[in-house]
Amino acid sequence: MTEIFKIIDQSRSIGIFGHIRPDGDCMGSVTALYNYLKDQYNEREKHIEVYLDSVPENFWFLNRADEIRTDFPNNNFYDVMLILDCGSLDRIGAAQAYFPNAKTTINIDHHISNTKFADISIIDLESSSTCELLYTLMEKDKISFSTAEALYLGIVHDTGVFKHSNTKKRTMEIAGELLDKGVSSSKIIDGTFYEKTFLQNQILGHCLMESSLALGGRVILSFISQKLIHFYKSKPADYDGIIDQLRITKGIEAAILLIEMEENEYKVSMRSNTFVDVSTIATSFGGGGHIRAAGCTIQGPLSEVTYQILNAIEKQME
Ligand SMILES: [Mn+2]
Repeated sequence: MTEIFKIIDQSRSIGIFGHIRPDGDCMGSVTALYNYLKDQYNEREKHIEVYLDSVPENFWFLNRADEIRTDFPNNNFYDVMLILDCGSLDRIGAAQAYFPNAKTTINIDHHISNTKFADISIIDLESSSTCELLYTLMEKDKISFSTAEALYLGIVHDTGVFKHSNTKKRTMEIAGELLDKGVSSSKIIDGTFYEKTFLQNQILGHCLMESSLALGGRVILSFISQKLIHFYKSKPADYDGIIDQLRITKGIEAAILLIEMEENEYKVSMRSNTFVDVSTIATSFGGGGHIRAAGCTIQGPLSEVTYQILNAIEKQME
């Protein structure tokens, strides 16, 4: 048994947390860990709770996804607080209030921007996903079909279906072992990654129509305004995949998607293809992520935010 599972074994109350606006790896890792522990311990032995700020609809099929709590009651106390797929504490949103009261805090993550905020940090930058890292920590014979499905989901999403440069030989081997547990790759890949709602396609189409090139055609930018968000009554999950579609434009080194969260506040998603380190740029604006995929929030008018980001990318291109 690895150290963290020994700590869990000796504890009574366990809280599992992921980042705000959960993606596939966040959702997969918290659900996988929750299933893994629930398969081993009954409620009398351990009180285990799992929280996310929301549960995207395309992940509802995962076993026990319906047990994920989206409310954050006051005064919760945990012997062990497990924080997954988060590079910094502010990423857990409302659950930050529980952090000072937890006896032991454990962070399992793979972001290069990780700030090592927990008592125990298990961070592996070589892992494609938190799910891949989590798999290496688990005892293989205790991984049920439900846990395997959740782990596979996270690996699929963070590797962009095994095609991003973070996909290593080990990633494929682990994915293969999860298939041996009965996971259906087409169900997970088509059902959660490629399938788009009509609304997602409409907004994607809009972003492609409105996109523009910068820095001699090496950067592509697009923008989602509050006006558009209100028009479509859309949520953050409706913008999934847009940045990835921008990134595969021929001749592009970096892609930027700006989402107007409120007046003079933009959520910036960035991707790069070969050499621009978007993690460093995101971190310099208080965000984080990976070398090829990162994000941050910047205050200011659109023209100023765009200028700052393009300026930071241009410096790396010189
Ligand atoms: Mn991740």
